[in-house]
Amino acid sequence: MSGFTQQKMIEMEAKCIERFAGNPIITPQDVPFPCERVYNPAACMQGDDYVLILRVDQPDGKQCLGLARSKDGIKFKIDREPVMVPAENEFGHLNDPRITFIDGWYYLTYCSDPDGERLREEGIYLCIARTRDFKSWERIYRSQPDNRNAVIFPEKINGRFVRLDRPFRRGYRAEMGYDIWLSESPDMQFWGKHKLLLSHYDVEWGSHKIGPAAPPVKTPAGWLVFFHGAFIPESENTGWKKWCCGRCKVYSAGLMLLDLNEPWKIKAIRKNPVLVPHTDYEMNPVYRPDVVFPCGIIPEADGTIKIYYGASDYSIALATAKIDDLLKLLDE
Ligand code: BMA
Repeated sequence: MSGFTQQKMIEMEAKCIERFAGNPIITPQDVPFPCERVYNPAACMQGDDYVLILRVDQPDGKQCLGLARSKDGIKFKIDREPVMVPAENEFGHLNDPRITFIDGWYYLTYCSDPDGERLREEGIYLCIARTRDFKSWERIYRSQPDNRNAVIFPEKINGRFVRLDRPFRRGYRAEMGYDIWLSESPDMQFWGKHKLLLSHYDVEWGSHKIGPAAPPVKTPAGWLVFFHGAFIPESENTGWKKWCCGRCKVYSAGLMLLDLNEPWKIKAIRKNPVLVPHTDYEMNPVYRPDVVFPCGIIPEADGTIKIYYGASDYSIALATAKIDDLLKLLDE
């Protein structure tokens, strides 16, 4: 990918997406239980409350999920205890949650994976749990490895639940090449009719891998879908670095529009990324610079959306945009 640089990507960003001036809105210091990093949050409404489900990486290397509530979507108060801890078969890891409310249930997708050598042997699992009240959870689905990054559409389409996900089609340590797929389910447990939706070959700035970001947002024009893409800058794209899963990748976000009734059809896609890391909290070198990773979107009554994203795998940031402006981007 010659000539394509992070600087050029930053210039391509969508000007209609505005970062909140008080970012980051949640940092590890705000979490009232052991927390080294807090990022990549799921987002939904429960009555009048904005709810974020937080990915919390703990100092002992384990992960759990925290729950944060807010009345304005900006100032959050975090529960004193984690809202979910790993089950016995989840290797001490729960991460990258997304949440969708349908028919009285909040469905949470997340993934779990073991550390080190066991990762190679066992792989990464995609899981779905559901709750009505954020107190008790029912685990209802666990994929075969490797899969992660699932988002569930906020309503059934043609009578079925629909999800986007990102299986690892060529083995976890493969050089590159993970894509976004769509599948359907009658009950959230049996998933089938898998279809390739978007290939990484078609996303220049996500040429290493792509994945769905937050659950789709319904608009009259179609389903608005944010997705993430990882790109290895040319300077890093040689020798062993090409294989590394470490700090050289740049994670940005892109946008596409899917057909309302046949969501496996892409109606429009923005060629350039819409959100590219460049602020200090997105370039934070403490853990992982060059990362924006949206996992939750709240559509508001006034036609705007709030986008919650992990910044540098360390803190949580907020951006806003008007849906109409985003749809216009797709027309350009
Ligand atoms: C992805 C996931 C995310 C993480 C991102 C950037 O592969 O592991 O949880 O935010 O990398 O490190």
